[in-house]
Amino acid sequence: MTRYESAKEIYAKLGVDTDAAIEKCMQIPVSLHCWQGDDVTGFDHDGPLTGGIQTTGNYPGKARTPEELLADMDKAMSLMPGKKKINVHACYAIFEDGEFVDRDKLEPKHFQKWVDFAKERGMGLDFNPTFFSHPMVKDGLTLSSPDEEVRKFWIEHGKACIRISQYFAEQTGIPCVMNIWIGDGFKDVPADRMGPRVRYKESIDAILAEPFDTNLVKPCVESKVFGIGVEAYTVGSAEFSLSYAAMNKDKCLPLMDNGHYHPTEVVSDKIPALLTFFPEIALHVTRPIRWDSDHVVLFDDETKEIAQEIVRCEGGIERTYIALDYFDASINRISAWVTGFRSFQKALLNALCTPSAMLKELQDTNQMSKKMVMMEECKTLPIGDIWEEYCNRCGVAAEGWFDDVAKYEEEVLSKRA
Ligand code: RNT
Ligand code: ZN
Repeated sequence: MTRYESAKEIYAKLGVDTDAAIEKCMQIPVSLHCWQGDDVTGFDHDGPLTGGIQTTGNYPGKARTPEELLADMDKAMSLMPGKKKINVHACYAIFEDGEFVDRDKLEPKHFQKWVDFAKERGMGLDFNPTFFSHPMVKDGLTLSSPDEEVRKFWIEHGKACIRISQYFAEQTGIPCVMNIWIGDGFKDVPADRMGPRVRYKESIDAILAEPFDTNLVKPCVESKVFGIGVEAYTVGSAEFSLSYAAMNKDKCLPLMDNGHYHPTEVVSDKIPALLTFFPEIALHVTRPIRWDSDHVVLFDDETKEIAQEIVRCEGGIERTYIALDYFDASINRISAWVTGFRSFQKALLNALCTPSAMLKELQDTNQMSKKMVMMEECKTLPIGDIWEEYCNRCGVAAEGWFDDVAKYEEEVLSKRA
């Protein structure tokens, strides 16, 4: 009997069909962020990363050009089981020789290489306007700035991104999630908290007034509790972003990043709350350590719990757009990419192999002692054996893949001066 056959029997006794779980897991798209490959730098500017986010570390070999980034992404994806989408930020526009256009003038053609890359691999594309790392961020503000010129520039950027998202969806035949996140905020206690929020609201209204097909483009607003340098106040707070999405449900989704809440709050608990009201929601899966540190996603408790909620909520799999969002510059970036993606795949597979119907029944019939016992038992089920089979069926290595990364580092990354 193989490891898989034996594990399959153990799960079957609990009413779990592991073959069905494996099949299902292969169908759930997870969006892979391009920005892990080069520390959120992009190709359209030389300046520093701003907006209250920061990468730390100086591990050698980061991608410096579109060619290098795409090659690294390909290498990383070859080691990840499961269905992928590719998440592109606007600052990753790829210009032809000598050409440059500013963010307010971006066109679909500036992302043609991304479209070709995704299409050749049968993948969908997601998109993000880049409201940071740019000279038009004035006094730390973009869409909420009191300066009309500044707001106008960024509104034009947002509209351009809607058009690009529509193009992505048309080209790939897969809906494009377009996430709006701004780092706007203040380091210290503001004298006016509402003004910036009213301006931000009006700016998003103006962006979403750009025509688009709501079946193809899924605009989101991502909330945040604080950023580096904007510790006292962020314009796009949780209440602001959730309210915006709720009031504009016909064309906007809420996006929760699990690094963007107070440390004892958990996004896993917020998923069912939002799915009670919103037809669709979006997630950034990350790993905060003490703050929004964007560490590589691991197969840890909250990651597992997020996957559990996606899987056990009514229609949760179809109604939740999952994306990853982390950036670690202190370790091999491809290894970081792969570890995070595989961790979330593991969490999804683990959730799909949980006897949720049985556990729910125990809860609904108030058999809480047995529910606790069974939930604890589930923690030591042989998920590793199912994972190995899942990787095999996906055609990627279940173990030993780091050797591949090490070889790539030696042959490719280490040659980048
Ligand atoms: C920042 C947000 C945002 C970014 C990306 C690069 O705190 O999480 O999603 O990480 O847009
Ligand atoms: Zn995020």
